[in-house]
Amino acid sequence: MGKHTKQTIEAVLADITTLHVDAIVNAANPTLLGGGGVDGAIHRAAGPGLLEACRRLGGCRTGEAKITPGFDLPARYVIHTVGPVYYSERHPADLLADCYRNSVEVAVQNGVRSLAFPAISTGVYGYPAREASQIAVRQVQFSLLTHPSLERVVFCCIDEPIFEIYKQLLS
Ligand code: AR6
Repeated sequence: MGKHTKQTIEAVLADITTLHVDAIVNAANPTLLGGGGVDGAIHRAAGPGLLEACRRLGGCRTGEAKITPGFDLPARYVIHTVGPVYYSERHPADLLADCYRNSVEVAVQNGVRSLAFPAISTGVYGYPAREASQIAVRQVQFSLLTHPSLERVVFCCIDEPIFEIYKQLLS
């Protein structure tokens, strides 16, 4: 109604590929050509159109974000971001915050009102879950202040321990 739209941030325990949101974020690698973990799950669920669209993006630097359609997913878009490899980056916290900030920017530029994130970098890339979740929550809370059109952000966890961390941080 007025200009003060209600915004929500929540944690859910789910497979991100099943979520009915405008966009889901993929924790990709710089090639954007697929991989394991959440990246593999998203490519499997979206179908071969996603890989074709990703090929045209020409890769992605750590901390940046690029968008494609969601193809066979319930989500209209996939926003691909590349998290830091925890042990090989000098400033992993800054790069992880960049992932969340840039994903929100790209989402809002494309009219996204509901957005779901996986716990970027906390799998193969080795980022400690608690530290990563704190950065994620803090950056999203901050980004929402300047992006009132984004109504709902979901932190989607497939593992119970990370889900508990997010719930605690958001309570
Ligand atoms: N839904 C939600 N979360 C998931 C799902 C899912 N379906 N599957 C895994 N997770 P990871 P990274 C969680 O390793 O650390 C890929 O090969 C998982 O439990 O997927 O950023 C890419 O191509 C963990 O908490 O991503 C890159 O090479 C989180 O998602 C590399 O892995 C992230 O784990 C990126 O590594």
